Amino acid sequence: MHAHASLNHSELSILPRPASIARVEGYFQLTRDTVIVTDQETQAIGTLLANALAPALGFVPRVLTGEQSPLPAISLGIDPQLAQLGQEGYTLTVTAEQVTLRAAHRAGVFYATQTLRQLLPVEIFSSTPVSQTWNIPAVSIEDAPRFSWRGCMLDSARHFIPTQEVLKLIDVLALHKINMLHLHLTDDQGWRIEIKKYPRLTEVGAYRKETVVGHAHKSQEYDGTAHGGFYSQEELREIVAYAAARFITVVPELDLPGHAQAAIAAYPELGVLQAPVEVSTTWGINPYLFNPTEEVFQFLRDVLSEIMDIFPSPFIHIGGDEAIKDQWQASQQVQALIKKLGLKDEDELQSWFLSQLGTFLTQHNRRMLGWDEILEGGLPAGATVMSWRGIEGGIAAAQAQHDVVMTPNTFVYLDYYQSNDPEEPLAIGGYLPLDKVYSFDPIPAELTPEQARHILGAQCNLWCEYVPTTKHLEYMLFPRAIALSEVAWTPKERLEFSDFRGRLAVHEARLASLDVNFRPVEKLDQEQTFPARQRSW
Ligand code: TNX
Repeated sequence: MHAHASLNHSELSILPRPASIARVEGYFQLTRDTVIVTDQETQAIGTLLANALAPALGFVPRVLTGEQSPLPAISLGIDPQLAQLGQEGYTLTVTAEQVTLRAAHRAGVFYATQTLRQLLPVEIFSSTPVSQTWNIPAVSIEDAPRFSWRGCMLDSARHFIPTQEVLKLIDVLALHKINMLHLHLTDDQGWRIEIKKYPRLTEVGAYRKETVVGHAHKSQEYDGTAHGGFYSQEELREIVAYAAARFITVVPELDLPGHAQAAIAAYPELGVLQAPVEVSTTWGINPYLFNPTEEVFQFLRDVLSEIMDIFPSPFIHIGGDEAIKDQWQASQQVQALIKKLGLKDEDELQSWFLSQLGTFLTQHNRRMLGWDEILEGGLPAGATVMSWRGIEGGIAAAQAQHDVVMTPNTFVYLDYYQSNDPEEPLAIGGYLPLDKVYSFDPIPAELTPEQARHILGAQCNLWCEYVPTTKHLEYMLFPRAIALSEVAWTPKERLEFSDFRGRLAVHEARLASLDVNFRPVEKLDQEQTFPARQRSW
């Protein structure tokens, strides 16, 4: 086999970039005669592949399970010999005679199919028939991810994201080997998850009467239009199953003890003030906190029970962010509790509050995950930290031997502006161009190799205060979420922005065929012509 000296972008534009790939001479020709052969374990993956290829082929390739095929085949199967490639690694070998996808585990075989789709000409993503004969370049690929957590957070709380759009995005994320979908389901502006025991959470909490127009930092104007929506438990089960079939774990977030205004609007007795309040109509940090009482803990345990019933995720996110403590400070009853527990202050009370729920989650074999504020007042035992205010929280947590997911606003907050173009749609602020996302290294230099093992991976977060439509959502996600996927998957020494950019330019045809709204990579060339943004809104 002769490896080509230089790789042709239009032929080999795989995102995220595989750990190793060698082009050899020749092609496998995919025709009407080609069958997909699988073993029992990979049958469902073979069917997904057949269905993904079908629209552009104009026919659905046959899937044969547990049989030798006399015909040219795309062969999927488990090979325990490949255990050294981990839970998600795979090999993909294309020769003129056969296409062979192998991994020690099903996830790896799935990722091999996502790579295979990107080895085919980009037109294979077409939703209408293009040709019945396709060339797949002969290659030898061995690939495995750098990190086990490759995440994306969507904020359904600020603007509701309909189920169909979530399903669409799951397909697009899986194409890029993202394996964690974090859903931010509760906040001041909306409660989006049906809880059978507490129906008012969605009857009342899922709707706000109107929404601030423009940037909340300077606007006093409201749109006078109700906004809302929520996921029924049935819809969430559909999302979870759809994601699981594509090897994505859906991590639910219930934000505590702050960001609680919608819940308190539904049940004022949950709040410190015990007084009515409306679902928030503007953005920012609101003061409404859950009251630290046994009744409220019972409520939260009930809610978490229903959440655990829907989401098999080993991680349950309990928020912990931006809980300004004014209401706890002003409450005699809360102050008496701090005294009684022998705690120093409200930060320690928050740590105690979250620990109660951490214990409950542990009893149910789940792991508590929280934003880096959970470090304040003492990190609850066993908690995993999402570092969002830069990487400092992640460093401190890893040094304390806690697991960490890196999601620093400085590198992966996709609600920030992606260029200085004055025509960019209104965003929360900040400046996060594509190359900045791409330059992120989830392992801080400060950590020893031992501590670095606590960095599970990286995740991009898309907060949706200023993202009212699904088209806009996709525009903010793509291509920056793809840069994140490469940062989290590809070995560090294989990360090169110029190479990424070249592959992305080819990849855009695939995104367009999938009807994904993205910011074109060629626009990067205009960036020097724009003045730097003077203010963030
Ligand atoms: C901070 S990041 C928040 C969110 C906002 C976001 C906007 C985090 C844990 N909390 O509530 O939407 O900033 O960038």
